[in-house]
Amino acid sequence: MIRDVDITKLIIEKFAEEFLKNIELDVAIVGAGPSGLVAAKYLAEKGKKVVIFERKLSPGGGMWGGGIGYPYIVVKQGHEVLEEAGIKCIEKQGYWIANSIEAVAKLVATAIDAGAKIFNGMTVEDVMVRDGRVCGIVANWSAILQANLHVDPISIEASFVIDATGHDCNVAKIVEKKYGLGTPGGKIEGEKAMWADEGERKTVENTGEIFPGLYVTGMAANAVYGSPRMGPIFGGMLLSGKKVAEIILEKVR
Ligand code: 48H
Repeated sequence: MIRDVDITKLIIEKFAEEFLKNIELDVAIVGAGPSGLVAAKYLAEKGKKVVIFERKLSPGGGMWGGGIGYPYIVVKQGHEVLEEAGIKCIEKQGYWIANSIEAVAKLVATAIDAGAKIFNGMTVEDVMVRDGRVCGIVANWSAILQANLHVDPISIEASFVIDATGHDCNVAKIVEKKYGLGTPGGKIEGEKAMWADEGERKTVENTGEIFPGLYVTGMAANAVYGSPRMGPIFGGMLLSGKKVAEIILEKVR
């Protein structure tokens, strides 16, 4: 016989067990778009304790819809990251094309299989700062924030925090407002107009630490440094996610 309360108990117990195992992290990644998922995979593969906090229910960020809702993405650089995740790529005229739904599904699967956790439906609304260094994130249920309820959030410690929140660079914005950034201008420059070639190159170049303990990857990196957007070409996102993982791994070796 199925008892309704058994189901309740199993879900609550399992979530509490998993969550409590993950309140002291090596790396907290904010945002489960392509750059956050790739970073999570490479960090978890090396044994780091990594959690992605994603405000929506579904991970994948802006990758699901490909270009104008046609479910295909193009990459010029970084197709090997897709292939390593088992994503089929077709080469054409010096570009690689992949199905965006397959790409998201397999990036999520490989990050999880590598040992990363994804806590979905959670919005990061603040950071923890001690001695001038970001040392954790502060999160709340997205549903609570959407309902505009006055409910206080909870804190999770992390040795490194990655802002992978895409165009909005939400974590960088919080730190900029409260402390200023550690970038040359000390502030968010804002994303510039579409230019695929420059945008792709800059995404990787801009990836790195923007305040002690806080790293930026993906579209957020271009928003912080005032570099162009690039439309539905995703190689920069993949290589940026890989680069931020490598930078952090180098620091904790
Ligand atoms: C928890 C949050 C919060 C928060 C946001 O937008 P994304 O896909 O980000 P990237 O940088 O990995 O990829 C960018 C790419 O998808 C894209 O938009 C491109 C290439 N655009 C080019 C162009 O010209 O337009 O994912 C970011 C994720 C999303 O899932 C958000 O829901 C999530 O971050 N997020 N999660 N707490 N405060 N803010």
